Amino acid sequence: MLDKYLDINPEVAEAIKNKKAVVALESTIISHGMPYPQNVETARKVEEIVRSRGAIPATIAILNGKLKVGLTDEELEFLGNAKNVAKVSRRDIPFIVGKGLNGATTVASTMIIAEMAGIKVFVTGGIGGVHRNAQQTFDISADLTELAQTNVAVICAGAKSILDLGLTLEYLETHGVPVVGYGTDELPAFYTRQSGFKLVHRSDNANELAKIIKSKWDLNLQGGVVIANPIPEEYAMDFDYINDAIETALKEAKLRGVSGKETTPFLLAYIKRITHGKSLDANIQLVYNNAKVGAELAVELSRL
Ligand code: PSU
Ligand code: MN
Repeated sequence: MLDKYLDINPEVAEAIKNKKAVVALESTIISHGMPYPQNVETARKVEEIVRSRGAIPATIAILNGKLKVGLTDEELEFLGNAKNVAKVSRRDIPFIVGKGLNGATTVASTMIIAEMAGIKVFVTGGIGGVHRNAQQTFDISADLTELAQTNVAVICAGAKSILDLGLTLEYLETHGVPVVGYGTDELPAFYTRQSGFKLVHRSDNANELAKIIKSKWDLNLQGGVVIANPIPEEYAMDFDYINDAIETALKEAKLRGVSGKETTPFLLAYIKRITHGKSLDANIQLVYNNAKVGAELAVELSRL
């Protein structure tokens, strides 16, 4: 039944079948998170990094209504450039599939498709979360409800402080989603290694991390795991500088009435503009760093 919808590229399918290390990658970061051509360059480099660490990369997207796991170079280029690519979260999947359209997958929908394909490890930049003022707007990313129910480990650099990081942690705790600081006791805030929010759980190496994650699933504790991997020191942004930029961007979004799924892409693009591209440089580097950790974790998991 799934075969009708799911299209796994042969190299990835072979790796999954033989229980080799595979790393899923999302595509919203390509089509809505970064400008062209840096988006496509980054996507290619991330795949290279995953390979160089002994795992097979599988970028996920929806093309002509098919759930694609593992994209060709032309498909990556298309996603990075095309105008008619929807940002697809859980609720949107049936529409893009049923109408035969193109969609870039968010953390939530990438997790769904990775799980369908049998992939356990997924690398991204930052996850969605509880937005500031969610008390009024109810804007809570579907990434969080997905983490509560789908068995995929997500490596990210924490979450951006465009979100309310404290409420995001509370939400994840309520839903039983472990947030593991990778080599840190603090939730990283994407552009910075610090956020001011302490984490309860920490692990310092991929082998131990793999054992923790395997235990969760062996025990039938449904849901994902967030691995919060701080941006390398040399690429981290100044805390006050980036937070000022974020505040400015949030004000601008409010002024322009930006809402719903447009919010995150708007803020990312605006912050990039007012930091003269510095936020994009940091974003690219943190994704590379996550790709390293994700590949190492996938390799360790495949050995257990
Ligand atoms: N954070 C980033 N870059 C991104 C996103 C988040 O730093 O590109 C994307 C991811 O695909 C994430 C989505 O799943 O935004 C969350 O969107 P929303 O808040 O609308 O659920
Ligand atoms: Mn939202």
